Amino acid sequence: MFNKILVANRGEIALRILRTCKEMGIKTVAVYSTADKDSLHVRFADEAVCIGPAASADSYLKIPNILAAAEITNADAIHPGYGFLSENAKFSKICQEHNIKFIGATPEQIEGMGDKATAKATMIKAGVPCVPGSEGIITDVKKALKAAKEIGYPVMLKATAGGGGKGMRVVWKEEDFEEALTKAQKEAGAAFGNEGMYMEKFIEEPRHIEIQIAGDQYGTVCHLSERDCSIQRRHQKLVEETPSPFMNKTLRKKMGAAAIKAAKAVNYEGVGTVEFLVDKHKNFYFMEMNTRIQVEHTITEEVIDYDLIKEQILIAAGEKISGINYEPIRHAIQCRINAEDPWNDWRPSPGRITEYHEPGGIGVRLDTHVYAGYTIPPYYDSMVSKLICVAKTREEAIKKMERALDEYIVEGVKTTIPFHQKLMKNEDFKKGEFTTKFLEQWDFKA
Ligand code: MV4
Repeated sequence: MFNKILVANRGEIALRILRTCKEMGIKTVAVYSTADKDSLHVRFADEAVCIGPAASADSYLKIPNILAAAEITNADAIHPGYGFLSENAKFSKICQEHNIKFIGATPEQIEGMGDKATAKATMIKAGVPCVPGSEGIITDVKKALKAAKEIGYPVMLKATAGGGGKGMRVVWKEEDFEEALTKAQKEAGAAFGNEGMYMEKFIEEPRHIEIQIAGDQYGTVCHLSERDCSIQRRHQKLVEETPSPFMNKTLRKKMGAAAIKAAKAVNYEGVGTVEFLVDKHKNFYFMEMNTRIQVEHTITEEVIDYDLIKEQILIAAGEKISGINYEPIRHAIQCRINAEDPWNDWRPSPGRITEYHEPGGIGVRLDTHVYAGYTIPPYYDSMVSKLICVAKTREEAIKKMERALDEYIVEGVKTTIPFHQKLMKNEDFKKGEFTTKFLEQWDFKA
């Protein structure tokens, strides 16, 4: 087992990782930017090293600084959390070369999944269902036009270097195809330094359902709970829940098996997530694979009594996993509480939290790094906490969430709490009837 883990992250996830390390008897090192010197992850770590000024590029993304912090503190592993360096192949490789265990995917896996056309080709070869489309990168406009006609409009152009909603464009009719392709290639070139585009049939109003998987160093892979993340705004998830209200036993079995196939195709080791688009007929298609712990891992933990960070650490240290697939017996919902004003176009609202009271009680979990008097810096993402409610049924979980949101007091900054309060009362949400289009279609200010 590791002696000391350096946590290369900030905010709630840094604290979340430190907590598990402490319970496992592993020593911890926090890193922080000057803007985060008063953050709880700094206070609760055994050691803390300042790695630079506020800007992420000069601190949390600065590989030499993080590596230096690991070397001077003698850390034998690095946990990257989510975002920042968590899916950086170069960082994973440099850790390897320095004999520091990167608690995440190998450089090869990160690169293989990071290039979306390559990832898709790998999945097709492995027999994972994918959206019908071009075979790899579009190189010939005439051939692409012919393929688009065969697939049928609308089609979607996707940048191979994109992902997470970046570098996508829908083409509704043949006349628009060439111009859209040229523009999309230029945009992708400017944004990612890679013009490569591929094409897919455009799936209208899909659900976003992802499957948590875990794989060990000996080839055992299992699927844990699925998560419905369809409630999003501009590719930022706002609410996640498990099980998905759209799921049934047969579909879970099929999607679980597909997710395991996907992981095995890349010899996946660690915890990861396979994202699928699901259409109204319950057809599902591979979208992306995330080789990191995700923000919404919490709801899976709550329904299966499982510490996913502990599992990551155990797998990285060479332990075997049980390989048992998941069957739901509980329901968990997570609301992301951001320092944003939902009534004012979701404008960020950093600043000092003047008054603070956390909800509690049975089935309520709050993951956060903030406290009364804490100042939310303007340099990073605006998530301040994750409120998770778990109960036997979906109805009870929603009721519990309403109750917990009512108890939650955050003064001094605007938050998304009132938005979530309204959502929990929405009839379509309560019925479980929503797609990724839900937020665009719902006039929540009315
Ligand atoms: C799609 C799609 C429709 N058809 N692909 C968005 C994130 C990126 N991973 C892929 N995305 C989409 N790919 C085809 N062929 C619609 C989306 C999409 C979406 C997907 C999941 C959650 C929210 C979304 C919002 C807009 C578009």
